[in-house]
Amino acid sequence: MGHFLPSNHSSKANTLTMSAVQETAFQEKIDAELKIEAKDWMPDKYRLHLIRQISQHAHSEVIGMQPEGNWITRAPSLRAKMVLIAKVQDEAGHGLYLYSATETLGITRSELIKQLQTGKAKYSSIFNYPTLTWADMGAIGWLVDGAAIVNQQSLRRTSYGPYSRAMVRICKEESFHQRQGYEIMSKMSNGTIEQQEMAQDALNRWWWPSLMMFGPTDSESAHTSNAMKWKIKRGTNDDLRQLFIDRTVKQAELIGLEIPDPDLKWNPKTKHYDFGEIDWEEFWEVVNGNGFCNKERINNHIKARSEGQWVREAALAYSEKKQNGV
Ligand code: FAQ
Repeated sequence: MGHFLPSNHSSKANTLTMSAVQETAFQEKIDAELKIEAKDWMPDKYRLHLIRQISQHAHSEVIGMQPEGNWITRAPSLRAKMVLIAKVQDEAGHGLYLYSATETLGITRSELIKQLQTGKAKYSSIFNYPTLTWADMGAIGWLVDGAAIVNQQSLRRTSYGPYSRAMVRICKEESFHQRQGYEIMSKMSNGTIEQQEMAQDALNRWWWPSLMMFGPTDSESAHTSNAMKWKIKRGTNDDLRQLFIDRTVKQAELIGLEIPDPDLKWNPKTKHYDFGEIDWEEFWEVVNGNGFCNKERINNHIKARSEGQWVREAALAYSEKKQNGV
């Protein structure tokens, strides 16, 4: 009867055919704009791609609390302090939704944190720049949250269900952040000469790093091709960057600030703004750990996590007690 059992060769072939069938069905589902959910079959490459992108997004939200956290104690009024605290707290919440979405893909939170702290996982380059004046709180809300919204609005339609749903909620909160930043900039640019100069100086320092948030140009972007095929990303780095520029130039004009780019010019043919060359050398230096604040940001994270260890232990002990009915 042994000859009825499949040989090693044909069982390998069967497995290959099976995964090819699954992969075709998976791609058809994506092409039909259906969401992939945590328990659905997915190719390993898709799962790993998502773990990389969503966890880096989560790390960015959490590390992104530091530059603004730096100004909570120095906010110029009680109202400004309350708004800033609420915003920074929102970023922590965004990090939590995104870590939870990543965990649905079969990786633990502690592994993700380890990847961040050992430099294996990246976070957005933008958070490695220092916040020197109160106007930087305006520039971050207006430009950094503004850029994040352009990117995240497109990610609401991402193919992975848990990521897409997190994006819907995050976008609502980010639009409040963008408005609080624009309000600060608008107040300062209508204020004293000194305040106007501070607002312009903040725009000068944050403009180019904000454009870098969208990642390398499409021709240099290693992950865009798979990300677009799997509808993880719904817009390319260059397309989203252009959308952000087109929107923001008009906002700057409205409050009398000047975008620090002599090559910025409306192009009536393309109906977009042409803009100058981004300093890609600076971008890669920052991404690879050599920005102004990279070391400080990670050291702060390591310190805060170690100092908060007792809180996590206490929360776990409390939840175990409750589960045991004590
Ligand atoms: N910084 O092939 P691509 C926020 C890396 S949320 C650092 O183009 P991909 C809210 C990239 O990871 C801001 N690294 O990659 C807030 C890859 O490295 P890897 C975060 C960057 O994934 C506001 C390599 O370069 N938002 O700000 C950057 O297709 C205020 C090759 O690049 C998200 O994460 C960069 N700027 O496209 C919080 C959105 N760009 O992984 C607090 C979701 C690229 O191979 C205060 N993510 N790299 O080692 C995405 O949309 C994409 O991941 C991109 C990059 C567009 C960021």
